[in-house]
Amino acid sequence: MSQQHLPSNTVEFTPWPNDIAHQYRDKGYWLDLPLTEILSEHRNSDSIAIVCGERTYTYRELDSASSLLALHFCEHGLGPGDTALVQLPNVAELYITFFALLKAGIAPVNALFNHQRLELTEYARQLEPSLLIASRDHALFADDGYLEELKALTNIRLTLFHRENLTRVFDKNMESKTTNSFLPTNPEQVAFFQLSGGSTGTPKLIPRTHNDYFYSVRRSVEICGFSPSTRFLVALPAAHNFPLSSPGALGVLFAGGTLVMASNPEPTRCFELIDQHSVNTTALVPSAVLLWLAHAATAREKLRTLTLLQVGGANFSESTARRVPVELGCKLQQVFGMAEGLVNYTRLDDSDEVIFTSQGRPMSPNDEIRIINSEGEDVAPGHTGQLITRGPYTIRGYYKTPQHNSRAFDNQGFYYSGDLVQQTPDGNIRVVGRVKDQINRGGEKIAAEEIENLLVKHPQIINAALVALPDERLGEKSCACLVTQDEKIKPLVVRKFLRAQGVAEFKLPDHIAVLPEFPLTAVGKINKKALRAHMQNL
Ligand code: OOB
Repeated sequence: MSQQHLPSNTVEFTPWPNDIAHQYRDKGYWLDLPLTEILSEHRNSDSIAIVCGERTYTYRELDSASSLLALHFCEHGLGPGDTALVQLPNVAELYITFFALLKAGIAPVNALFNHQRLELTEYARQLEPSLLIASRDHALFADDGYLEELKALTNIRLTLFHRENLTRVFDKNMESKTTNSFLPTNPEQVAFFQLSGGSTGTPKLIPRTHNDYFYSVRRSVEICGFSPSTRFLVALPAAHNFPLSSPGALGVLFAGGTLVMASNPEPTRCFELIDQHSVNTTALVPSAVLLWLAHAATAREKLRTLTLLQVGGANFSESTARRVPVELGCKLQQVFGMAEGLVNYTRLDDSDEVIFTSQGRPMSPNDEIRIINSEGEDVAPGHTGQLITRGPYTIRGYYKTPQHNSRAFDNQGFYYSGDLVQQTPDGNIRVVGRVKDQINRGGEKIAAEEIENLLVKHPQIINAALVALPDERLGEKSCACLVTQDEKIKPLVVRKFLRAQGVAEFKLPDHIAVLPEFPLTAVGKINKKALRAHMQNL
């Protein structure tokens, strides 16, 4: 399916075929409502929507702050067809900004706060944003050097900084001149962009439409039982698909609950926040669960109110899963999702066996999944194969990358997840490995090719291969295997070289090994499987 070419005030994406879109509407999945409707039911409520440090925002305040900001965008001539590059830490302003952009019909990409020059420049290059919203607390924006670079590359017409002009727009007179007569984009069009974990040289942007994303949020809320009494700790990077929409912050706001912001999953501070604000639900990656388990040994009483812990983003061992209810005193829910769409949940009333040993099953009755072998045939029940999927909230194409799309999607519209899974007789999925060339470092995804391309730019490096090595805490760590001109190239030099190219810190190799040569496959490609085995046995 080719990308849709639309009038200039819309953003390009690959649409679902018409007959399938009709089905999704008929079944009530797609409501043809903009994502801003997440706020509609509680818009006038004075209950607390967000707790952020010493500040709180009621639903009414969240709505009017985002309207004031949206108005500001409109006054600057920004609207449908425009895109925004946003990079904010875990603060209330991230949601205020998100809803403001949606109200004004501007499609943002929310970069993660640990992204650096390389990632932001790539997003800007692809999106050509007219608006930048960032934070002076990020090293890149401490002065205006990088900002000028970005402006030279794009048509950024308006720049707002958190705790500077951004906050002033809606802090001055919150209640006055608010209006809700905005024109968000058409609900079948792109609302915003998610980020792909990626497995290729350049990061891919994921266009998510109002219709598909709103459905995934509503259905997640239903499955996870979020309600006005949900008090959810946002501890993972807030822009990530898991804490944003599975059911995440958007699910909490749709249900009328309360968000409590933590800057990261570090347990001492998170436990205090749970205690202080009676948090009952949160979402973590497995590496953070290990830190929480260690901390709970001495501070368990602080978790009294916690009733549900969702865990996803990376492989979660059964033995650690079993420790959750015993040592943290709450229910476990496993979540296996992807920013491209499909999210699987264990259900709250599943048996212990299912909850501890599987990553759940698709949330929508219309999620189609197939598990295939390398020939593209369905594997026998219970056998291992690659998960491919399509459905009412799984994209049909990445943004403006026709060549990559022809590999990542088949002509039936199935998305190739790159995950190796097995399906149990009761329909639950176990993630057992992957075929994509990606390292999952504690839930943070590293596309091997991206780092390899940067490494071989070094004059001393002839060839580079990034592989995963097992790690007790993070699940996986990265190891850069190098063939070099000078055998004694120092790890420090390699890291410094990568850092100078502006790559995010979590993508820097944890280990660096110099080898005389790489094992090759029959067709002469680097044999990563053999290389990984070799490195593990050293
Ligand atoms: C989530 O989204 P992404 O886009 O950062 O990463 C997706 C990939 C999956 O394809 C899989 O390789 C891995 O992350 N993954 C898991 C997993 N959940 C995700 N691998 C093993 N076990 C799991 N439970 O990571 C994401 C998006 C929405 C909800 C939850 C996670």
